[in-house]
Amino acid sequence: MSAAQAITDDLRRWIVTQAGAGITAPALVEAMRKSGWHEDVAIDAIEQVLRTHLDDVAKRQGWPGAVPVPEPPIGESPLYVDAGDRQVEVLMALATPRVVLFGDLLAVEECEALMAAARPRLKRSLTVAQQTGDGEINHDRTSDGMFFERGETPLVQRIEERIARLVRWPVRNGEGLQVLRYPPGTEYKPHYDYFDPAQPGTANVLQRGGQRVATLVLYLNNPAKGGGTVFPDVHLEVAPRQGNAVFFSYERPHPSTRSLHGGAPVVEGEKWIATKWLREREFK
Ligand code: PD2
Ligand code: ZN
Repeated sequence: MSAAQAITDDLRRWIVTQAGAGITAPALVEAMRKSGWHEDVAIDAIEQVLRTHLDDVAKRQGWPGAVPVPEPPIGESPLYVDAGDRQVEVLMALATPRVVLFGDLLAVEECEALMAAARPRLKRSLTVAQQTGDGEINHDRTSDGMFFERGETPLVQRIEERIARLVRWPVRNGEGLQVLRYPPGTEYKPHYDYFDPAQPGTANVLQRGGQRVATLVLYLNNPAKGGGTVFPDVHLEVAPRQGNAVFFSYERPHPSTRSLHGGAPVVEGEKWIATKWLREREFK
């Protein structure tokens, strides 16, 4: 019998009540195991009931619903994730906001090649205008940038396939890789990467693949001072180290994800990054 068939209303109420009273997940699994449940099925059932319950609570409070998001396979705390053509280090993970720091995702030569290919095409970065959904100059974002088409070069394609394996999300759901260069004194003030559902321009932007659900910021060089990626809600700052990358996801377009983040001012040297934004569906 599948977990979905076995979840009765009584069981649902029991799980929610127990969890609300502070009973831990392992204790719930143990109680269900004793009453004849297979452990794996019990875990699935508890997860499903609590996820649905939390989503109901969130909706009652006026939050947008949660959607599935990319997630790297790091449940058993591996030292490395097999990303197909590269073993990528897992350096740090945080639950809320969901943040995972990867080491050695890109080789030095790949970083250099991306910067060289991007350099002649750099222009002052735009952000999405909230009223219309078009690109506009924004004084909170003072970098220069460019977009590659998805799969534009063999190098870009290889990196996109590596990222897809790493976070278990289809290549086709990714926006084109964006390369940004921040000269000294420039920054990207704290913001959310999802599109604000309350803004009139958002409906337009969502037509190309739905919401953004995760971001990967890849560090292409080593700025001497400053330029970290900051998460102000949790006072986290990630150092921009060449070849490393910070992944974060947001299961609903809402501040409760605590996914507010920014690029701190570069103090000395330049900072170069590549950003990969991931959508709910195919990005066309
Ligand atoms: O440059 C960064 O560290 C940074 C910070 C916040 C990049 C982005 N957001 C982004 O590209 O969305
Ligand atoms: Zn951002």
